Parts: sequence; C-alpha cells; structure tokens
Amino acid sequence: MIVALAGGVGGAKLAHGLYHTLAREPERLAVVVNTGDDFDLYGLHISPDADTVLYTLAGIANPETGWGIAGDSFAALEMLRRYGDDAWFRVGDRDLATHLRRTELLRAGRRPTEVLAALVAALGVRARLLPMADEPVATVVTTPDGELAFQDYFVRRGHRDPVSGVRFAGIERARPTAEARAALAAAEAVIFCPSNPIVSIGPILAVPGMRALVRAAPGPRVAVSPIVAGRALKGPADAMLAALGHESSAYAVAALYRDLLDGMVIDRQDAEQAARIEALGMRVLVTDTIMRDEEERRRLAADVLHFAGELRPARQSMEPPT
Ligand code: FO1
Repeated sequence: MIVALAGGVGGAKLAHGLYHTLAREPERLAVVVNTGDDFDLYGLHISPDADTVLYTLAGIANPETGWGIAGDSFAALEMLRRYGDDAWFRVGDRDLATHLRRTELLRAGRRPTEVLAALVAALGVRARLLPMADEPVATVVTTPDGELAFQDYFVRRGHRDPVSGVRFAGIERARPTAEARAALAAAEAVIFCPSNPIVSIGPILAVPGMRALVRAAPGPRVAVSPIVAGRALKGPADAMLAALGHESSAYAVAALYRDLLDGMVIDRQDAEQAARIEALGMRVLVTDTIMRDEEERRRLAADVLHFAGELRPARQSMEPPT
C-alpha cells in the first residue's frame, strides 16, 4: 500500500500522478485527505479537499481551477443570486450533486469514510480515499479581524488577511479511522503531497494518534515541498509560513515534518538547500517538482516512488526485529 497525505490542488495533482504510476494496481493507493476545510453551506455538507482529489482521480476536475468539475454549469448559483444570495462559493451544478448525495448519506447515518468510499466507487476511482477522521474538525484562522472559518478566509476573502494563528476546532475528539490505521500499518511508503503544511497536512497530522501511526509505518516517509524558490505554487502557504514565524522555504517545510520524515523532495531551484535539509536527519532528492501537465505529475510520482524505494532498506534496518 502507498499512502499519500493530501489536501488542496497540489496534493490532488501528485495523488493523480501516483494513481497513474500504480496503473496496474491502483487499489494499492490510499489517499488520506484533509477534512479541516469542510463546512456547511445551503444546508449541505461540503468537503472541498476530498472532492478535489476525487474529481482529479476520476479525470473530471476543472483543469483551470484544479477544484470543481470540468465544464460544469452554474444555473443553481445564478438562481440563488436572483434570490439575493451573494453566492461567494462557486458551486457548480454537477458539483452540487456531490454535496447533495454526501449530505443525504451522512443524514442516513453513514460515516464520512463510508460516504467518500461510495462516491469514489460511483465515479469509478479504484484508489482508496480516506477522510483524516470521521469526527468533524474545522480549521479556524486568526486575522486582524478576528477568527475566521477557513472557507471565509480562503475563498470569501481571497486569503488576503494576514494570519497570526491557526487552530483545528474539534481536533481533540477526532481519531484516525480504522481504515486510515490499516492503510498506514501496511504502508510501503507514506508520501506527504506538496500541500500547504499548515492548513492541509497540518490538520491531518494534528489528529491525535496520527503522527504515531505515520512514525510506525513500515515503509519510508517522504515529503514533496510545496514551496519552490521561496514561493507557494498555489495558495497562501508562503505568506502563512512567514506570518507564523517560519522561513518560506523547502527547508522550513522539512523542519516542520522533521521527526516524521526519511526523505524530502525539493525542486532543482532549491538545490542549495539540500545540505541544510540533510542536516535535519533525512535524505534529499532534488528534481523538477512543478506539475504543469499530467505527464509531469506521473514523472514526479515515479521519481518520488523510486526515491522511497532507495530509502526502504535504511528504514527497515531501523525496525526492531519482530
Ligand atoms: N476555491 C475558490 O478559490 N473559490 C471558489 O469559489 C471555490 C469553490 C469550490 C467549490 C467546490 C470545491 O470542492 C472546492 C471549491 N474551491 C473554491 C476550492 C477550495 O475551497 C479550496 O481550494 C480548498 O479548500 C483549499 O484546499
């Protein structure tokens, strides 16, 4: 089993590359997705990061935005506008069906893990997609205007507010699911996708017990930096790292994960950081990490898996004999 930790568009892209690289056995891939971005709108439960990975693996993601469905229409949103709603969150008509179905199944008493599995199966995706927990967790950011719910900060206000703090409401009641535990216990490799380390991977690792499960995974743990040449490829990860007192660099991302990683993948543009990152106690692969098209997703995924394969003997020799 290859376990990927993902949130947001960058995470979905690498998960897609891994899915294709494991083409003959796609069921070997399990993607643990951030649910701290989940929220309720129009009485529906929306799980943006899960849906971004779902649509990307199903081959129906909107290629321009990375989220939402390619070629979707917005008739429902236009009608809501006529009723006076400001319709700040752009839910397409087909996307709306996902939120309707998810909400219906949740109200019928199914666990979020079961609901996501049903959506995955219906769209013909053969990898496992696993919410980080079945309990509700909500990312909240502190800004000069006070605390903001994540989608308010990110979408409604365009992630322009300086962030001085982040918390994950409800995290103390969350637990890794039986499915996530089983996947990590069987992991030949754990891949931290190039997702925001604070608000995408951060909530996953904050689930009580999750870090211990990642640390105990039998295979090597490898992260791909979402920061290239000091900048986030998408979203506010660079500004957020800086505002929270970190460097905005691949090194800072490696330092945040240092107790969990065997290897770090950084872009050629950051090659000069390799020695500093290795001094944190992990190996470094320098390669092209920017995924402009599907070919680049597959190539990066293959590089990452090959690198993990090289780290496997070192990791296994660290395991106590059973
Ligand atoms: N992101 C936006 O920037 N604007 C939107 O209107 C928006 C709508 C949206 C609808 C469904 C969905 O699954 C995701 C959507 N996203 C939108 C993306 C999303 O909320 C963020 O990218 C993530 O939460 C950050 O990982």
